[in-house]
Amino acid sequence: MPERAQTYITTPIYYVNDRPHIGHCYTTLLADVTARFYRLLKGSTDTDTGRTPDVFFLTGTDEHADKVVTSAAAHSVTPIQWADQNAAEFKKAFAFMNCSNDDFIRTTEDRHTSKVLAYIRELQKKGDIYLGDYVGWFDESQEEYLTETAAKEANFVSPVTGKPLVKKVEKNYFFKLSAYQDKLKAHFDKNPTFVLPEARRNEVLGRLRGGLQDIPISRAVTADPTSQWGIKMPDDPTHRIYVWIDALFNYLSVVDTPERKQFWPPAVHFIAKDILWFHAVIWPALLMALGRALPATVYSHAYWVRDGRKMSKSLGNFVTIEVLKAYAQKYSLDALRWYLVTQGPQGATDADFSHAKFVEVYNADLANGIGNCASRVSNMIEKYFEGKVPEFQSTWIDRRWETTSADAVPRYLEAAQSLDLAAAFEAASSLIKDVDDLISETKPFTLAKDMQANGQEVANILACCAESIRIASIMLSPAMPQKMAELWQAWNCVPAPGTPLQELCAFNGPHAIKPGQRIAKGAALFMRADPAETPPA
Ligand code: ME8
Repeated sequence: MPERAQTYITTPIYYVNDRPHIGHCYTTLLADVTARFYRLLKGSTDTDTGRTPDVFFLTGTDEHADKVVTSAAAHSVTPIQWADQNAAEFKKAFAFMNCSNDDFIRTTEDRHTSKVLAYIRELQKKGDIYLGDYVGWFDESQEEYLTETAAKEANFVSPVTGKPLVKKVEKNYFFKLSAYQDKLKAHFDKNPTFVLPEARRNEVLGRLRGGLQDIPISRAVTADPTSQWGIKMPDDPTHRIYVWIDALFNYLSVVDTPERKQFWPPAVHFIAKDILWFHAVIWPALLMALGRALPATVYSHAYWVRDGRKMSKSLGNFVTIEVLKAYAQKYSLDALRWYLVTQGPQGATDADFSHAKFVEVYNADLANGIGNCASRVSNMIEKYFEGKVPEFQSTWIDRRWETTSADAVPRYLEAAQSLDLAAAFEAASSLIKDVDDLISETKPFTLAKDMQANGQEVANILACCAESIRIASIMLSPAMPQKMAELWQAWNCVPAPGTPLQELCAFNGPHAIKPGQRIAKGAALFMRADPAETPPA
């Protein structure tokens, strides 16, 4: 992502017709890990709140959809009661996932609705909105309008949910999307990372070549109570603003204030492939019409699936919050975060949520990886040096680092800044492997049999291991903040708030472990899991 003083990171705002599941938690987690990485990179933590003034991470809920009204009625409550109830569920789910969002927007809040009206008025003034007739198709499950061609291609069922499309003949206000075709194309050409991953960018470019039609941005208000839910068009109470237009504006409305305006434009909008067109085409065109800067990147990940099948209500195969909680309870929340971030559908390929894979990754990366490595090193420091970092030879450990591990930090930075989180954590994990290799190669436990002769060498080896683990732990912390904080406590190396990542990750630098520093053995960070055990539920 381009280097800017401020970094603004968003997730989709989720529909409140139902409760959150793994998909919602996953996208918000990607945003959380990215936000934590940027806070660390910039090192400008505000000590009172633990929040940096340079990173702003937003999530929230999209509340004016028709399905909120239907769902509320089915539960004998009003739409706002239903929205309140489910928005609270989303807040709880993200708190459980330890997501560090700086704000949570609900589209029923005045601070949002008043801004939406102002944006629509502005578009009207600029001549980008007109009243016209819509004849086409509507996907009620996705709240999405489809052209005749797109509907035909999809066999007149929703491409996302498979539900039949509904034919619509309506009077609507339209946004002149067609006027932005060339500008959008030029923007894509000039900004190769505007849509990521590459496969998704090509998909949008392909559709863009097919031409753009103007889109409805309002829906009629009738006697049907469903049609009365939403923000009314300015000066025309017979129309309400189409829920997608209302929703997209959340990214702008929340930071369009004197205190937050420096965050605009967003560094990244994290979304999944289902809502790519809205974010990659409609949203940037609206922003162009408003004369606002465009987000740097729209990152559209693939889907979590289960046993190779799409998760859906009808199949009843969602990985629910309850399942996620059971995993967190058994293996720790950070282990769950690690599995989701490193094995999830971040690229263009769907990922299967699999218990066997979870246990395999947990044992390999965590129990036998960082966990075991930290235990081995602290145990030896305890045994041979009474739990204190021994006097070591800087030149020895520097040479070892330079020859085996020095590329890990730059690889991590490059991957994280390109939003390839799995690759970033792979670079961090490679340091753990380097430590294991150093121990297998030099066998400090054998050398320690004759401390008189080999004491200095054992000291060098263990200091090098401890310092490498410290650096790995900093890099792993955006994914596993709690476990890494536990390690820092035990090792007396809690990073001073406000220290930038590169400084913290300087090997044998100002924040390095020091001779005499107490390194407590502590409990194992991750207990080994038995692959034969049944999945937690
Ligand atoms: O579309 N795998 O809300 P929504 C991974 N309100 N991620 C998934 C997923 C899965 N199986 N299922 C859902 C909306 N998601 C609109 C958005 S934004 C201005 C308005 C995640 O509740 C993923 O982020 O249907 C996807 O884009 C989002 O949930 C859709 O959430």
